[in-house]
Amino acid sequence: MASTEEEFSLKEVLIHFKSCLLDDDKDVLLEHYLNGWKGLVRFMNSLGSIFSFVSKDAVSKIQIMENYLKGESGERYRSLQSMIEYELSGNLVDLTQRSGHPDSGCRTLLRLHRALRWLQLFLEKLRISSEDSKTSTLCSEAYNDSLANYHPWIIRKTASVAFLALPVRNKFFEVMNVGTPEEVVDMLGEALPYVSKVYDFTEEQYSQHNLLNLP
Ligand code: 1PW
Repeated sequence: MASTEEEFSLKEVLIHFKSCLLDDDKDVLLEHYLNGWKGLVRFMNSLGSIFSFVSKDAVSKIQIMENYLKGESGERYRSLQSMIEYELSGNLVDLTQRSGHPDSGCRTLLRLHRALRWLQLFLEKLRISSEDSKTSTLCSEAYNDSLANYHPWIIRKTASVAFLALPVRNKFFEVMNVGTPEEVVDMLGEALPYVSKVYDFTEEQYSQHNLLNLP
């Protein structure tokens, strides 16, 4: 697996989301989920410093999760299901307002999960876009249909300004470092179903445990 800057490719990032699916898609391995996110952060950073406000928050949330994974209860944070079970049974989640456990794994991962929906919608729009489509429009449509619903006005405003700085479609495809535009479209068609599976499974677990609105 490539890890140097030059070899960085969005394909490898998306492959992490494939490898985090466990047991016939019945659980999600958090280590790979976070590796996928680390790749997304590198991708966002390669789009320019204007995206650093976006990636900074993701970085701090990845860090919180990695600390749990490395901590003394690390084994309980191996997968999504084991984390939910561990935190809920130990009363380690603030359910109505942030107080004793302001940075629980469940609420932290929920923020990444919501952001993953944005990414999924955006990349799917790019996949089916025509050559003259505007990436900034695709990105803000995806954002407005997902993450924006959880953000206050000031963040929505900052995000919409940042989107305007996105490179045009072909340049954007180059930054992905996958190959020709046709190869990018093929890669997205192959990889996005895994991102969807991870997203859908996580959504289902959070819904079953009534955790979709954690403060
Ligand atoms: C072009 C590639 C697109 C990838 C998009 C994924 C990154 C999404 C990160 C958005 C962060 C915006 C600024 C931070 C906002 C936080 O307040 C918010 N975090 C998220 C991830 O929505 C909520 O976290 P909080 O304040 O409840 O701890």
